[in-house]
Amino acid sequence: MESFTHAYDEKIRPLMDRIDQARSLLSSNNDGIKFPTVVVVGDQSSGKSTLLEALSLVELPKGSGIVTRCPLVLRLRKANARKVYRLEDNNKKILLDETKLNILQYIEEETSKLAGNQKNVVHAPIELQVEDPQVRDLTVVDLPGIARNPIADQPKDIHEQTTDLIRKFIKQEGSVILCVFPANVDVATVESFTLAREVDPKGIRTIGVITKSDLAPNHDALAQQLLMERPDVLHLKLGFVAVRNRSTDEKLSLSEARKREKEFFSKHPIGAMVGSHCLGIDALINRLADLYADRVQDTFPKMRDEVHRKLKEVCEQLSKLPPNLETASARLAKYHELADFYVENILRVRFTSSNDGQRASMVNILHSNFKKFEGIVQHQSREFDSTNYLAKLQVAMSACFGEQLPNFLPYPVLKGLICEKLGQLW
Ligand SMILES: Nc1nc2c(ncn2[C@@H]2O[C@H](COP(=O)(O)OP(=O)(O)O)[C@@H](O)[C@H]2O)c(=O)[nH]1
Ligand SMILES: [Mg+2]
Repeated sequence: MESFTHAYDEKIRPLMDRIDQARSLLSSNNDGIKFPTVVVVGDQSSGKSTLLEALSLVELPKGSGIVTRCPLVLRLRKANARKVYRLEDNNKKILLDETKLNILQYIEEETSKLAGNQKNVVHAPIELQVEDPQVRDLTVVDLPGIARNPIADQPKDIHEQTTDLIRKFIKQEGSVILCVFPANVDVATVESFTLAREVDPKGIRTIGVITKSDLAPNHDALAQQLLMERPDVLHLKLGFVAVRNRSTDEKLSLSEARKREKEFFSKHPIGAMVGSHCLGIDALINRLADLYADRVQDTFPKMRDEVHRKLKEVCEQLSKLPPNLETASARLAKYHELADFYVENILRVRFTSSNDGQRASMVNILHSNFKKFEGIVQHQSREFDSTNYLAKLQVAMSACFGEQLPNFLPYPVLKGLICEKLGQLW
């Protein structure tokens, strides 16, 4: 075990650090680069959040009904001292002081901020980094459970909403899928396996996790499931692990719950039937850490190529942009240059006509328009003297008699007639 940890620190740790660096630089913009994660999927109340708190040593909201309503990303990092950070979209890392802040309540409040107070789900995640001497380096995602039937104020398409969100996370090639189901449920009815098979048909990145082992109806059925012996049992290359966590009505700390689980399996008859590698949260953590390290090693070259490709694209875009103007004098010089360009290339072109006679200058166009207007104005003087026009004027004025001063041309008439003539000019 020690040698494994050493080898892990030597080989995987530097890759994880690089991935973290890349993630903090890239994840805020939707650039399509995917990072390896462990994604927890299962029905509502199957024990996903309880399992994750056992993995992360962070108290999480749990209970009956739809409690988890947005993805909760937990970046677990082994460190000398315990620290919990909130990671925000803009790459900000905020230290959460656990002596003053109840993380469980904090997650509940943040969930309400993101998803509102109804029973719907949203895709926007809450991201925390947990540094602790007891955790292994993993990034785990808690997701809302699969909701089959909408209750009370839930949207009618809650089943699609939850399965779409799950698909979005599990389809990422670098993710390890944990299909969680309780020991007192028939595996044949577990929908998360159907979803996992859609994206991982060969079962190379799916692990079955049987929760609530204390509620298993009988040992033999649990053992057969873990050993994948029954003919009707689903076969997974990575197999199954059984765990026993605390229930919400038990007042146990997370470390007490881990100790209790060890005792539970050491006394359990199943221990002799399946071996310790299938039992308990430690067995799961070790299996996950191995697998996760493989995924990191596998996906790292792809990620690096992807980052290089993006970098090349951005550099090309950058080279097309004008140089940065850093000082006031550089900006002023640029301003004059642009003003000269405008005068030379835009104004001058408009003021002079082309040599081939194809394009008239602005002055030329104005001149011919003035000529046209002159003709119209001269024509008007003849029209003003005509009896028709005088009769029209009289009708228009009589419409204002009594309202306007005598012997003055009423303003509405003047305006109406002038507008009519201007209309002819244009
Ligand atoms: N008896 C028992 N109850 C558990 C176990 N794990 C979880 N629970 C309870 O099952 C309920 C649902 O758990 P939760 O983690 O919220 O499920 P989720 O909806 O899948 O996230 C909670 O009341 C838990 O306390 C277990 O191993 N044994
Ligand atoms: Mg949950």
